[in-house]
Amino acid sequence: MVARGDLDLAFDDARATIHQDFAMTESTIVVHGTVLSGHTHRVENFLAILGLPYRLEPAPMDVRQSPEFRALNPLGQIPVLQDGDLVLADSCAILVYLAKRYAPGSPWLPEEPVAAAHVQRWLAIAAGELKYGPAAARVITVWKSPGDLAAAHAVAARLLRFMEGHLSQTAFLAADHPTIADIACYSYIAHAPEGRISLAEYEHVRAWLSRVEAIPGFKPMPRSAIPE
Ligand SMILES: N[C@@H](CCC(=O)N[C@@H](CS)C(=O)NCC(=O)O)C(=O)O
Repeated sequence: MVARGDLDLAFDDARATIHQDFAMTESTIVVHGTVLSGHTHRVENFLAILGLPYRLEPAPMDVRQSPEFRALNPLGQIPVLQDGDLVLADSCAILVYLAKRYAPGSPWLPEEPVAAAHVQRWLAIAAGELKYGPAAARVITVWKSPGDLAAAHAVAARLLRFMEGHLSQTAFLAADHPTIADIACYSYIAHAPEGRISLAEYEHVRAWLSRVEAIPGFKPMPRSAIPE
């Protein structure tokens, strides 16, 4: 672990800058999404951690199919962020935008090339193994979406084994402090049991979840009931 004192100051500086910066804008940040979407939760959680006010505009499936929503994101996916004139889709792209726009130079998204690459690696995993493993298993289980549950469980098992080994060596995914990589990966790992994926054997992953939950401003995502 690094000295938390310096890091705390760096995170505090970021929050202070955000408040000065945001107070000078007229804009209201709007997030189009749903409270049970892990992709939306990544964005809501980071906004809450940064202390940025925003409004959640509910975008369930019927809304996502509307021409108005397709004008925001032709892929029909949530989340979509609106910040002034900016319309931005994709949860990881939004995390990058928020870090660079409201917390520039902060530890959330390091500038140093290797550190930045470590963050990007986990953002790619968030859009890959995490989506096709734990997130897919949850959608198939909770919402009875079509899909191959066994295949999703296999992807999840490989990912969790990798994360368990990795997190036995480091406190957070991409550094020894939290970055947007942790925000991107938290939601669907924390809610993996809703896809019938037990975290019982992954003690380092569970300890990491607790560390993310201890970040000031952390916003939980509501649990979904697992059908019988
Ligand atoms: N790469 C996108 C994926 C987002 C995504 O898959 N969102 C889901 C809800 S959690 C969705 O809108 N699915 C509807 C669809 O794909 O048609 C992101 O990270 O934002």
